[in-house]
Amino acid sequence: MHPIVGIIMGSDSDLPIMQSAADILKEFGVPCELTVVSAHRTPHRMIEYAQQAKARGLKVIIAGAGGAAHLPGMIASVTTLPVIGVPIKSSNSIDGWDSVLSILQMPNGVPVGTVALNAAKNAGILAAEILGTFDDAIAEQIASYKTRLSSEVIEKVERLKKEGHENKFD
Ligand code: RP5
Repeated sequence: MHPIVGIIMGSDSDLPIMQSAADILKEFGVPCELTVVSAHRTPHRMIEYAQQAKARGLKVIIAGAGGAAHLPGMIASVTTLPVIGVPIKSSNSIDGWDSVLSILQMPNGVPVGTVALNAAKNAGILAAEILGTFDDAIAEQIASYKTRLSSEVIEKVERLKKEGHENKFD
């Protein structure tokens, strides 16, 4: 199936984090592509990727980078597609804050929807939620995912009760 979400990252060293975005999208049945696009090392490739993304059929772009993380913002500056940024605590990062702030603090007019540090899974879920606004099959996948999340919590509540922890709420 033709990819409708583009997952890009500044380096292959980001892959252990960014893989979670691809995994959750696969679970939801959302076709995606994944590659390395570096803002600083391959600036022309970055511009080309952003320029071609919409015409290639992508609907949402997830971009992850660490350190001086310019990739998500620069992609957003070129494309009209929604861009979700994933700050990554990389080897060149100062506690991840550099990446968080680089991706989060975009100037007015050029938004990047930024998820938490290393939260590529949430980026995948958010991308699916955007697609779910016009694709009922994807929306149903997300609904059942959220039902599963809720059941897991209720199971934990029951376990704590069984273990004798007092709870006057239920
Ligand atoms: C960033 O620099 C990349 O997104 C990565 O998080 C970080 C380190 O890259 P490598 O030196 O491991 O290639 O641009």
